[in-house]
Amino acid sequence: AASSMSLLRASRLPSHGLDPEHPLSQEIATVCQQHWDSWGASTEGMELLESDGPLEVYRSCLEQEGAAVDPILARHTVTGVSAREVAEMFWNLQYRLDWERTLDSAPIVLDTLASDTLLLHQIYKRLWPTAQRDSVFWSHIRHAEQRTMVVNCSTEVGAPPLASGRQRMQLNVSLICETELPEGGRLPTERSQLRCRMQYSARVHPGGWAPMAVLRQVAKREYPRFMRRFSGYCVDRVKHMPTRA
Ligand code: 16C
Repeated sequence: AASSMSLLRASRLPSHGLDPEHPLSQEIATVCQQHWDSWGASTEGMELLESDGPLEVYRSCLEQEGAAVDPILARHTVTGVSAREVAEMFWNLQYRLDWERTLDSAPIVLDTLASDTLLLHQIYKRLWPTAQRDSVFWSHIRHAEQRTMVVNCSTEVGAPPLASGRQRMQLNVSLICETELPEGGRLPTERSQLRCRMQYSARVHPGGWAPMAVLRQVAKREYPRFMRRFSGYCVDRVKHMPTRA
């Protein structure tokens, strides 16, 4: 398993479906490669926010111009789903409101850049006592061998103006999933034999004033909650369906 892991780590991502002339093409390729290479990243020196069986959520405290942007790294392993299924439920908007609790309204698709890449506008619940936030980001899904990744990353390309009273968060998030294959390397037909390893990473800049202590408290509560809720949702959603790679 270790050798196949290093092989995958060394491999270049297959090229994506976006027109190479598109203004976001290079950025998407670069950011995605960075996330792809972060699989198995060390959590040394990070603060363990939560540890519950296979679930681990880490944070490092980082301030930029007085704002907390604390990088988060979480790992989890769940039984009953494949990497592809989990990533699909994270990327495909059809499922979003079923598991995402931070949104004030349904995400808006500003543009479909390719069959695997959307440009999205999301408006979040207001976190008292701060201004309401929104974010504009491209969202890309990529599959190679037993690993599937989704990257959500803020951009200014194609972004609508900021509504008054709102502030724009900057986010750089990825979810990388890997199907754990049993001996022989074939996808099991029994869901009880199917396991998916997840690595979630998030860097969110609040984009305007927000009390650091409040952000840190909310983050500490909400990231573990998200990991549990989202992975539980995935397992539940597919439990009566046949397995697929
Ligand atoms: O990655 C996740 N979701 C994706 C699809 O929506 C996408 C979105 C990432 C945005 C994450 C930050 C959301 C902050 C919302 C503002 C406060 C709402 C609080 C509502 C509490 C019920 O990639 C899963 C995201 C899991 C998010 C956990 C919440 C972390 C809060 C950290 C504070 C950030 C700064 C907020 C500035 C006021």
